[in-house]
Amino acid sequence: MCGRALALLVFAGGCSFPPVDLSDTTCPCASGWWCDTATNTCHEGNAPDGSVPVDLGTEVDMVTVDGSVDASSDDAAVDGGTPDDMFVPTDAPPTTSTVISFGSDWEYYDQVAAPPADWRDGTGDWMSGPGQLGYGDGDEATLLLDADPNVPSAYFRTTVDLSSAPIAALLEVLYDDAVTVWVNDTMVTQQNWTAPLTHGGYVMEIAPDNSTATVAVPPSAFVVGTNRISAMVKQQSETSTDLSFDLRLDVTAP
Ligand SMILES: [Ca+2]
Ligand SMILES: [Ca+2]
Repeated sequence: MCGRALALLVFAGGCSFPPVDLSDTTCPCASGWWCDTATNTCHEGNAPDGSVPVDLGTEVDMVTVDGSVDASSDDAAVDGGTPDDMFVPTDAPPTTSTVISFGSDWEYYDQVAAPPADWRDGTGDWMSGPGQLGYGDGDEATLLLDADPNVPSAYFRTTVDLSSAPIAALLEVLYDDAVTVWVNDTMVTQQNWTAPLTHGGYVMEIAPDNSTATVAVPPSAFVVGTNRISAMVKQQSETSTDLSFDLRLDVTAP
């Protein structure tokens, strides 16, 4: 005798059933079905707004408001969770934009005397020029002061306006000999940095010419609106022949 629960199976003895109609069964729904949260019932095919169930395995997962696939347990298609997690496939997928390119303009400070302690908050009162900034290698677009002895620290800052909150950001910095970078008031990376964050003092080790580092920046470091991107570069000694800085920033936003 063949039970209804085995409806999809065909037995060697010739007993078979047509596929079971799952219409109006309660959520969660099987793959290829969508959950009507208003009635807590399953319906075959796509949701009325055109969203497409995405089958990642044993549950039906939906494209979320940020364009990612919501495979979490609070997926409304699975367990009746938060409805605004689902059925928004018409949103454009996240896009990654280069908001600072290598060769972009930076305000810079390269003088012997230390800058004000709140130098990262200022704007408009420094010299400016495009990357690469520095001296001593012949690859600079903007030449900085090459004093003797070397000025221990050079400073760079710019701003980036964002119209929406990022969900990811990637920073690549070119430096010689050491660099600290901030996004607003968050320090996001230090490379080859073995000195206090003071104007005086050199780092202990030289860096190869035009060293680069790529780091992920926490999205929480950014704000919607104007963001201050700042960097401090240190020399290795009074006599090191070169100093280099440039920076690229990619931001991914919904
Ligand atoms: Ca150097
Ligand atoms: Ca260089």
